[in-house]
Amino acid sequence: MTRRFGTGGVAAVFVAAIALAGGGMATRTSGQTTTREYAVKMRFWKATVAGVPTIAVTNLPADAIAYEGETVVFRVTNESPIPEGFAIDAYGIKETLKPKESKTVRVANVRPGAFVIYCQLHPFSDHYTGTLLVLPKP
Ligand SMILES: [Cu+2]
Repeated sequence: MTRRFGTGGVAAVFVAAIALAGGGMATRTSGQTTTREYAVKMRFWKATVAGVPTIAVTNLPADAIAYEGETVVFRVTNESPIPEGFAIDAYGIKETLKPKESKTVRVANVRPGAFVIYCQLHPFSDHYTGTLLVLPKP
């Protein structure tokens, strides 16, 4: 995978923040349009909480950030042993990924707001949600 990081002021701070959060993120600008790419891995976890075996699925990174009008591309890979979902209602996205499958989800011309990223196949208490946060143009 190639990582391309943005340069200059705010973008650099941005990318650093995301990198610290553990995200595989890259930005690209062509003409007027900036594209932010997130490599999202769906991971399956087993744990024992208070003596009770439990499972969870997390999207890593869970969250994505962009500015209004940009394009956000999620390259999602399902590393869970069962099918998982990737949905963002506000943009009509509802994908299902088989185990080991990867899909590219593109959201063009995003509008400001906080949009829930979730799995439509499992309860939020098992497959944790994330957020696509879109900031107004600086
Ligand atoms: Cu799920």
